[in-house]
Amino acid sequence: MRLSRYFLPVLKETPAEAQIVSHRYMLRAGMIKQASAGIYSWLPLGFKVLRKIENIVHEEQVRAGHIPMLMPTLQSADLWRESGRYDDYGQEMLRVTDRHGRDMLYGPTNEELITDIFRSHVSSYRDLPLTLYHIQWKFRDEIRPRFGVMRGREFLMKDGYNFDLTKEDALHAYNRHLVSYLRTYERMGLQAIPMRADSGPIGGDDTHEFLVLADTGESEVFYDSQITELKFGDREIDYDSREQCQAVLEEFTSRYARTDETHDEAVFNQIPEGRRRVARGIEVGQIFYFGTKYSEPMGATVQGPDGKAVPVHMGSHGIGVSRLVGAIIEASHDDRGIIWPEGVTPFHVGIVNLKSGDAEADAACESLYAALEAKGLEPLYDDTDERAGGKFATMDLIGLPWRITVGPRGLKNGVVELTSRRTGESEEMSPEAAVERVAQIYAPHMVRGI
Ligand code: 5CA
Repeated sequence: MRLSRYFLPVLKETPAEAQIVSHRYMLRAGMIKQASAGIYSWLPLGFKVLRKIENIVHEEQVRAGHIPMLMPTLQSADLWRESGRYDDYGQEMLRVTDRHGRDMLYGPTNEELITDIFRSHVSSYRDLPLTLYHIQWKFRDEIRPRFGVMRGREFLMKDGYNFDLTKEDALHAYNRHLVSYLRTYERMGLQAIPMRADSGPIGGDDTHEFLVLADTGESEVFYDSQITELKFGDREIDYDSREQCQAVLEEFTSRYARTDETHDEAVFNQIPEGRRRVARGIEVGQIFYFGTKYSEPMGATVQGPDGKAVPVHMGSHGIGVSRLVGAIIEASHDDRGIIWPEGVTPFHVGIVNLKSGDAEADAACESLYAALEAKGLEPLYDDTDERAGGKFATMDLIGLPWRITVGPRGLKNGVVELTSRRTGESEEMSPEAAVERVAQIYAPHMVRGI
């Protein structure tokens, strides 16, 4: 993309309404614009990051054997009356009436809708196990939407639902989700710690939230510092293997880690004092096992091997896709702007032309641009005639992890400069070497999506 043809409305001033750094930088970098309280338009740069995150989520869900689909945002109230949640959900649910006087709602989550799909099409245990998921906008009329996309009213969520014959099978699905989430967050450059939590209006007893530690997080968390040493890394896992998935769950939940809702001071105090941590965290996902809470009242049964109809065991599993954009910025920034992890960066590399209009510099930038694109990379080329200082400030603000600087002086020696946004370190090399290096850096981060 050439910056002169892009839409990147960066702000020079710090917006007064933004209280936390991710919100400030998202506004300043022209990623979002508030449409009304807790509701945002995603401008091109923000939209690109959102799509990158979605693609990673898709890849990891499909890898775990889960099946993508798409359900609508507007749902019929009748389904929610069947489960009993239409009255229970309260004011967070946005209720609307259509022209025929039918009660509808903008979905805050999809347990009822997916259970209805399941009961309409599945009747035998032979069709299990089954996990369906989608990435779709949700609406919760939060009393206090704040911090930009962190606590929105309209927000993008990946929500997945497993259907199993037995509790044991459903717990395997739960574990599979835990493993796939660990992989997902690490690919985004995040450490998200599974913590025992409360299930709220979704229901059930088994639930873990995934928290990214950050001072600006809304949740208070209590944990044993040893838990932060665990990394999933690039280990291979067979998602069909109960033993392997269970072992990962045990490893990652073997240390004390709880949100304030489930915190137990007495158990916490048994941890050696030097390892006890009280901190804040951003909840970027949650997994639930709730058994037959929806399948029973809604009649989602299958015929078991003995011919008897039994309600299926279910769980649901969510990732806060739009919230993740803010969470990643909270975890990775400095006082000049965002520092995107390679996995989610909107463009792979910025090209800064120090002397736009200079025939040699222009030609070198054009050929770099073409060579990067030929490698399947997405460069953002600042071909405007702004001064060098302004170009650097914009690149730093929008946070591309790598920048190639091209100027007449370097070109005389046949070199350009490759700079890391994270360390600030620069290295001179030929344009060809710079392209090779950038391609190598991104090789493990190329996302296919679905
Ligand atoms: N049905 C279940 C799982 S599919 C569910 O709704 N879970 S949830 O309530 O925990 O939401 C899943 C994730 O969505 C949360 O972990 C959080 O990351 C994100 N989320 C929830 N509310 C908001 C909000 N108001 N703004 C942005 N993200 C949110």
